[in-house]
Amino acid sequence: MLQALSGPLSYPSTSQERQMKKTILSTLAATTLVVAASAQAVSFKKPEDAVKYRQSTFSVMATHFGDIGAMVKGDKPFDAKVAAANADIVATLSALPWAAFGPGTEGGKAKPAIWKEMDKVKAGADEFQKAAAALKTAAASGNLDNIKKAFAATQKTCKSCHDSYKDK
Ligand code: ASC
Repeated sequence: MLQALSGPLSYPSTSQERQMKKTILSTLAATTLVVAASAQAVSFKKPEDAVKYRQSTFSVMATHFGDIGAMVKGDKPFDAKVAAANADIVATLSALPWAAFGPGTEGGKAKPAIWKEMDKVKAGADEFQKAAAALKTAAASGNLDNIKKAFAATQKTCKSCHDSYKDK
């Protein structure tokens, strides 16, 4: 079998081997497509759809993040279950908006610098996702002090990107 795969300079000697090589190569190609598709879980018909999508996901995150914020600040009573449910949603949604900043989707309050500094944006998005995952862990523990720290750390990652890349 390895012989059948050993590259363009090998000549499969039987039709059975040629068939095997074809099968293996087409399986590899299919695997590559699935991996590519899972890295880009969403696609858009129009740039405006991408803008709407990212704004919507940020908006839902802000609502649930803000609810934790209200508890952290003492504006509403702390309810560990509600905080955990909110943090769970924030952590899940934290993965979503980034695929909607594809080439040619400038718009909304996003500064054009985003498309010139995509590596930095992606790094910031990773920091945010890590912080959101840590907030989820803290909220699951039900310890308000831990939640306060993790909330502040997460908020810092929001702010750092907004300061650089979001119009007021
Ligand atoms: C929030 C929220 C944001 C960030 C940002 C941090 O609670 O909705 O977008 O914190 O204001 O500066």
